Amino acid sequence: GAPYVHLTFCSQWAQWLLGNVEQRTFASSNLKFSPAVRRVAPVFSRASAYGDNVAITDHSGSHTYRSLYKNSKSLAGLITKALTCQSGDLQGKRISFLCANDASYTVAQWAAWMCGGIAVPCTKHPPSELEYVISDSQSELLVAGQPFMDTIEPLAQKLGLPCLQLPTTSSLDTLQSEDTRMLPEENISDWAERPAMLIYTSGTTGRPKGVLHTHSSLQAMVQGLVSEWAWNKDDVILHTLPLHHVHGIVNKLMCPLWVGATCVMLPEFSAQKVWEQLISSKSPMVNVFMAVPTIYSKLIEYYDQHFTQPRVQDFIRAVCKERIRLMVSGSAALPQPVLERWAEITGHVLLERYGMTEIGMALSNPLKGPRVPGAVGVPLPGVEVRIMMTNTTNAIIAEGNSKGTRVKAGLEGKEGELLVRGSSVFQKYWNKPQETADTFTEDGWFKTGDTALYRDGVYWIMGRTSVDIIKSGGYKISALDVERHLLAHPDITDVAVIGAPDPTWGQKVTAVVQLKKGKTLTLSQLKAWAREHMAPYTIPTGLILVEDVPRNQMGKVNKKDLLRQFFPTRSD
Ligand code: MCA
Ligand code: AMP
Repeated sequence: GAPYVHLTFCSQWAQWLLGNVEQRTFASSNLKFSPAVRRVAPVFSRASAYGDNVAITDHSGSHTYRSLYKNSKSLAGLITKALTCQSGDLQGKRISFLCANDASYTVAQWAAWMCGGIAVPCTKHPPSELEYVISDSQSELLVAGQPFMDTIEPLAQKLGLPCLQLPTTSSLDTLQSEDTRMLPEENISDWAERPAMLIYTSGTTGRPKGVLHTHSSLQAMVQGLVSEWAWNKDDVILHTLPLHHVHGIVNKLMCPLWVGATCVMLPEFSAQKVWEQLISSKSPMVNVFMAVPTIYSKLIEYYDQHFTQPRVQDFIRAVCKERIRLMVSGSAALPQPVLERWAEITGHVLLERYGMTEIGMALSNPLKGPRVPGAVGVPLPGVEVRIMMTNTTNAIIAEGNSKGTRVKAGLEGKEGELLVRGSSVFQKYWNKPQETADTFTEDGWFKTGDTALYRDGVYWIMGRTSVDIIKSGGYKISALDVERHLLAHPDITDVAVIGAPDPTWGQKVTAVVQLKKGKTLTLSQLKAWAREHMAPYTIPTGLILVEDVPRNQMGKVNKKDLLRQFFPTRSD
């Protein structure tokens, strides 16, 4: 083949070629991985070592590691009893849970794992969407935190499933298991290969898919970030993200709990509350923050409106600079104006990193050392990446890991599809063998569907290969799924959904709609209708009415043309 030019970290190159201890082998015939030998144990197994340290503070107060562990254990007993499991080991059974952003979430998650089950985190979606996740995952039991019993109970009845209600978060200590059988948690020795969590994510086709992570892949994600971002027990992170995606679940909750740190949980995002927490001198004082770019935009907007006095601005900058050790952005591209303004306001150059539900975090700017604006750094430990040409040649443009990257001669800076391999990669899409097989190459690389390039020693994400994936507020949205929903509207005959560029949200879900003859529809009417049926963040925030949705002879809409037509200045 053509010679490779080795661009970075020459001294460590040989080490890389000799192999990476975290690397998995891959058998494409049955999609089974054989992980390298590594002790794997779920995050709760570390709780006893942290005892009376505060694990979580939320609206109800403080929760120690000891109390989280004890309450999870009680709930695990109740789950085991409800499922009348004689062995006490619910290996592989799915447990769907809907909890607020507080300590009850962790109790439900740990309990599902303690009894050997698979945790399926749900969120406040309309009942039809919740039912989809519960049914698709074939969940056998539902757990409802406060105040979600009214949402979950009717679904449990409809689907004939047992349902457990958690007490209020302030009375989690009242959870008592009457089940005296020894739960098997301590006896489980095969955590590594045990399935742990199903996270639903949108794809280009069909309805959301359940991404199955094992305890091994979750632990790889956590350990990679703990080492690279130097998580330690004195850290206090402010948590404001949804808890049904990797960013909120792994990066912001499991990482701190892994090291014995404290997670300050807000019930939902509020720019005012976040600023209050960031500059508050009440203990525990926040020193780590992570968010999606839209949140940073909203925080900047709030700052510009409310903190106009120079004295206040100086105070904010001084406090952020002194107290906060790490501020991270991810889940979508961070616009450079946001990065620059944030640096002016807080003195922090945001650490941008790249990840995905199926692979956890893959690329990251450094904790120490220069962060290149617009780039996503280099592979995290245990992660291998490739950039492949997307034409038929399938040639490798660049290949690398945390030790270095090599680029094919003459191809530096050339775009291709980003492929990822490593111990944090998911096991499979739940009940979707074909989709699973299609998303991996023969030799076990996961095809991300993102376009990337390697230049100046770092990786750059250039966008999605498919126009049918939209990112708004850090959420991934399938244009086709939105179209499927909108076609059920009684007045809509045809629709094409596109992601219009937007400086705050990344992209804006925009519906190009052809109405039935004589009908009218406003955006607010469409939103009101959609709230009953669709996850809130998938609801269109732009509506363009057309005589005809333009389709070619094959009946396909050219969405790139539509974007150019309706948003010419930004998409050209
Ligand atoms: C929503 N609105 C918009 C748009 N989107 N308006 C204009 N353009 C848009 N694109 C409107 C809504 O219709 C609503 O209007 C109003 O703005 C507020 O919307 P809402 O959703 O309630 O906003 P919010 O509560 O302030 O939430 C914003 C948010 C949230 C905090 C940024 O979207 C969020 O938490 N995003 C994070 C998602 C996340 O965690 N992703 C990680 C997955 P009205 O009031 O009229 O209805 S990715 C991942 O996990 C991977 C592994 C990774 O790399 O991290
Ligand atoms: P999700 O599937 O919801 O986990 O979203 C993962 C997707 O978010 C990736 O495939 C990327 O398209 C996008 N993404 C995550 N982080 C970044 C980033 N730093 N820059 C650009 N895109 C990102």
